[in-house]
Amino acid sequence: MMVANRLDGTCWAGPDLVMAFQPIVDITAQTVFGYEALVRGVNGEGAETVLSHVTPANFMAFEAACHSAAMASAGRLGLDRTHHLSLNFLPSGLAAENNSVSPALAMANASAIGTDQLIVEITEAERVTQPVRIAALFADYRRLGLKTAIDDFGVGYAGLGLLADFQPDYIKIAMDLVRDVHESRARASITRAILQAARDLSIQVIAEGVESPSEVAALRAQGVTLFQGFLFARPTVDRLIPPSRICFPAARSVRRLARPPRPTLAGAQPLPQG
Ligand SMILES: [Ca+2]
Repeated sequence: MMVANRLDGTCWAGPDLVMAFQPIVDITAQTVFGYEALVRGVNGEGAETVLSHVTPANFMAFEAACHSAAMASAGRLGLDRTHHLSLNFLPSGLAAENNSVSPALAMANASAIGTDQLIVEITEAERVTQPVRIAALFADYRRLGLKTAIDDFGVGYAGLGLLADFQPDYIKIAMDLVRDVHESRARASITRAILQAARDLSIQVIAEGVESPSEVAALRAQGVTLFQGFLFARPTVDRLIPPSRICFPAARSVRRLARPPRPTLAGAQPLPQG
């Protein structure tokens, strides 16, 4: 499938794409907050295989193909009007000179999905070289009704310093910080600092890559309510897993598991719950 990028006329000529969707859940309401669209190859290729075909010359066409496929699939699958659809963008693509108009917005206008349902995720794993331009684009998106998110937060290039340049609607705490946070004094301290900054700046936090009820409990005790990860649901190709098929840990067991993290150094005192 050749998908033309309307911005510069280049085409995506890599493997045919399909989109998988992974729920982001609201644990307090025990419902789905939204779905992140994740690229896969039509013949079962994983994201890494597909991404290995992306080059500086074709990545804007690739992103356009992904976003187009995600919105078409989510619309066809009947994305609920109350659920969000989260799309991944690379900062270098957003900051490109010829990307002054949101392609996501243009595509949303042509689909059944409302612009207020869309979240623009930019990954912190790629260095943000033009923070002022990204900040201006984020402000434009907000005026147009889209939400914004910084992905992989806490393990990329800029960390909390990035928030000095722009404040998204959401921060997605990286999987590396979430993993075994209940057993790591260092991780718990970092996530607590992120939560504090987010609260001060009115940013909502999503914990991604969650795999155990103990991780949920530790982060729930810090104030996180939005979660994404294998514990709740794996990404599924061409399917939006409904709230009724998601296994939420019982509130009682989350409270029981919310213990102070164990010290990592001999003699260190456990942190109080924040
Ligand atoms: Ca993402």
